[in-house]
Amino acid sequence: MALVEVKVPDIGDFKDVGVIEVLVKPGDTVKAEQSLITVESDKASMEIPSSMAGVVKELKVKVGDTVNEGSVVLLLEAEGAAAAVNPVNAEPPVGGSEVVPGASQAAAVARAADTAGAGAAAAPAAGGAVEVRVPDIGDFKDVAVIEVFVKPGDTVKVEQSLITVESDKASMEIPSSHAGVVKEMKVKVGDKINQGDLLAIVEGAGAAPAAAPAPAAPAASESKQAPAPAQPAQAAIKSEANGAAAPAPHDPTKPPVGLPYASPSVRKFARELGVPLDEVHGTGPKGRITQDDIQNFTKAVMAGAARTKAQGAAPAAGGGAVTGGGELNLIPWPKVDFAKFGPIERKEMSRIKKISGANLLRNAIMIPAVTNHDDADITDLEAFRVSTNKENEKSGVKVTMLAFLIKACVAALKKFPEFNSSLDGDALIYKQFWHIGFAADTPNGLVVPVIKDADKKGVLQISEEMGALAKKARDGKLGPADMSGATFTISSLGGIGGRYFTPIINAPEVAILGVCRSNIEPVWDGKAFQPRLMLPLSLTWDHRVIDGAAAARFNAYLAQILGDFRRVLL
Ligand code: CAO
Repeated sequence: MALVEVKVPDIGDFKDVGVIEVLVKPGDTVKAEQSLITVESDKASMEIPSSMAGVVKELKVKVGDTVNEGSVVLLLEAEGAAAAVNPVNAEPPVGGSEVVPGASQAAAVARAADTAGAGAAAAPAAGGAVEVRVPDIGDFKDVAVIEVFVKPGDTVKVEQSLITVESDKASMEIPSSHAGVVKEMKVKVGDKINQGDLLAIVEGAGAAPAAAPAPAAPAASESKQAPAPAQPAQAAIKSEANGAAAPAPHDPTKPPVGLPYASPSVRKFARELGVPLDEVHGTGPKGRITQDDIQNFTKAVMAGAARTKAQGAAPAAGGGAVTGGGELNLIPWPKVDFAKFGPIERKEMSRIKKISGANLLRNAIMIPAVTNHDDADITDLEAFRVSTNKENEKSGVKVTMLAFLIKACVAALKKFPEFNSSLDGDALIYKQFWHIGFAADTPNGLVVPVIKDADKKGVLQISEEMGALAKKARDGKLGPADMSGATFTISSLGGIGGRYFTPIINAPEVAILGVCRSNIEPVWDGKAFQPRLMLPLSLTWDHRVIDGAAAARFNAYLAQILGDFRRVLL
């Protein structure tokens, strides 16, 4: 057994590319052509394969390193290799990828240039339409179509990507050789295609410009399977979904909409396990899905802690898995090319929005929630609040209606303890503490700070704490401890307006109170209509834990307390 250095091969114009994944570790046995690392530039990523089989002795790169052609990736105890240390002159394995730097890459490009145009040529079709065919895609044979970007009626430009195909090592987008209107698509997701196959009929077409000089392109793992593109009409080789070669209709630095951001080998791995990639949360750089993410997803599904969309989204409340039934069978999310209708701007959502969005979606789907609306007469309470604030003007602490609501809710939660509970499988956990969360609107999105032990605090102390927590929230300084442990949540839009709304329960809580702006309304006192200040209440509750009658009683009791706050003392 000889120790050899496996180096980064000729990777074209790629310079100082970052290592974003290391796919092997010392002790691993690798085959020739097995991917060792994934590197990524700002435009494309590619896997660097091993030039020979053997056992990994030592890794010479780690995630975050930058590499160039010739950089040593690892030391390999090669099977049957003659060379002592440096494999640069070693023969590539028979039929293996051309991973050794030098002439092989140039040869690959030259071959592409020789054959360019042959497969890409668009034959005239009836009525001024042309047939757009699969260009020379090198050794790619029977590659699967994994995405179709356009549909009949779409206007396409020359070089605009029409479809993405994928082999086990690379994926590439196939661009249109002609501009015009797509009359007919001849392929669909799942079809297998080869050079020369008919992709689409395009009408009113302008042809691609004449052959341009071959751009230097990534070889690496693709060098064997797919020579680099030699002219615009030829396949835009992308070592990954977000590859570089040809202008695409979408931002090439981002994974195409609907195509998860993962390397071909990770996608293959996911396919083998039947893991739906678009449901996997990527933890790699820029949200890339790694092999570990696939494994963790699989483990979670096997343990019953997660379910795929196809299985139905609804584990039982306390985390117990639902067996059978309940599949959502949703149709796919609509994909609209908004740019077709007017100018657009794409902006990444804030971190808070992404996290809260995922939580809200789960809670909205998994909880059989019902909302009861009611009104509380807060005429006297508001008068008391205003006078309290006048008396306390100098203290700097302003009492808002929300502080009274927190206190009133604690009293109602004590009277109706199931509203302060959580589901645990088939049991209910009744909490003997009353920590009240309140939704706070911040420039970055919604957060829910928590007033701990609200039962032990007075309205003034709650107001003071709420002010401090709301400021912390707006400054983006809330820590996890500030936002955890709530047993019930209040979402108040009273300072903004509105009448009623249906708040989403903050799981694992089982109820949430929504409050809107109070209004003076005519209320019948048995003899005449009186102008009273009425506060709209919206209580959303989990029907697995609470029933409608209890919810109506909770609201009525809450309204009673708010109508006469002395009841809090009872
Ligand atoms: N009816 C009438 N007026 C009300 C009221 C109500 N129910 N609630 C508050 N107000 C008044 C206050 O008295 C105050 O008036 P003044 O300035 O004249 O004194 C004004 O509205 C502003 O109050 P506030 O909103 O600053 O204070 P708050 O204690 O009511 O709320 C906080 C604090 C942090 C909860 C709030 O600022 C906030 O972020 N609310 C939004 C919550 C939210 O987004 N919920 C939706 C979640 S679902 O997406």
